[in-house]
Amino acid sequence: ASILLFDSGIGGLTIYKHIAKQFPDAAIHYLADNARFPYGELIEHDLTCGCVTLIDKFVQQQAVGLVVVACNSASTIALDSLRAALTVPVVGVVPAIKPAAQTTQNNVIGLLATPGTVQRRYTDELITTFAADKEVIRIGSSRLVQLAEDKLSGLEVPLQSLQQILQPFIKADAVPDTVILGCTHFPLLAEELHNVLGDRVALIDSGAAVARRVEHQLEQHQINLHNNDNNGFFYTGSAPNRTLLQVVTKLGFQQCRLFSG
Ligand code: DGN
Repeated sequence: ASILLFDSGIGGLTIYKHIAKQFPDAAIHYLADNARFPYGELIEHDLTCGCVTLIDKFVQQQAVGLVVVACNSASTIALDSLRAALTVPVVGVVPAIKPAAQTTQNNVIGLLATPGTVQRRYTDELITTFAADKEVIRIGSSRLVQLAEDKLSGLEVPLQSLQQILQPFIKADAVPDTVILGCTHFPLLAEELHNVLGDRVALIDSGAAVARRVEHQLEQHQINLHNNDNNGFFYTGSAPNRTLLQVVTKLGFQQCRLFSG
């Protein structure tokens, strides 16, 4: 069997890196649902139905043994529906509120995610459960998602745009000392974020925790992974440009193909 990771766009590649490091020989496919980019802007019902239809088709065609929803915007709303519809285990990626609450020294946390993720009930519940005694400043930005996409396609990331997006953190009475990267695209901008927010801010993502969860699920369900001799980067909608194709090849994908369902 293989592992499937999916996101709208290339953000889930940051999760792929963690999983590929832990399982260097494993068959791992990636599906970039570019046709419905950005997930962070979709109506919840459309997002959920679209994911279920797309992933169900992919799983049936490609002998997938485990699915990773490598997207916070989708995981915070569609996990239950995906689990109900699919016969294979599903691992989600959600904002790392708990580790951030354990990290912060000044009790001010920044949550950087998509407009969808910052306003989900799921996110509210995570904050109530793990960070009720902290101040959490939320920024939901699709522009930041686009900047991460642009970076992997070889474009400059304008620092000014970043400064503008991050104003609520910079201008806050108490500036967050810990920022949750609650969108899988954002670790791609870690360097730029440090440039704007300072070297000392702790950037927390969910990658390592997700890789551990995948390992646990594979064991529990006794899933045997195929070898990585034909790992595929699949996409819906627009194809990756040359620069992105190089990135994808370097990450170990041997084929890049349109997935038409
Ligand atoms: N990478 C997705 C997430 O983690 O929420 C956002 C994708 C998007 O909005 N295009």
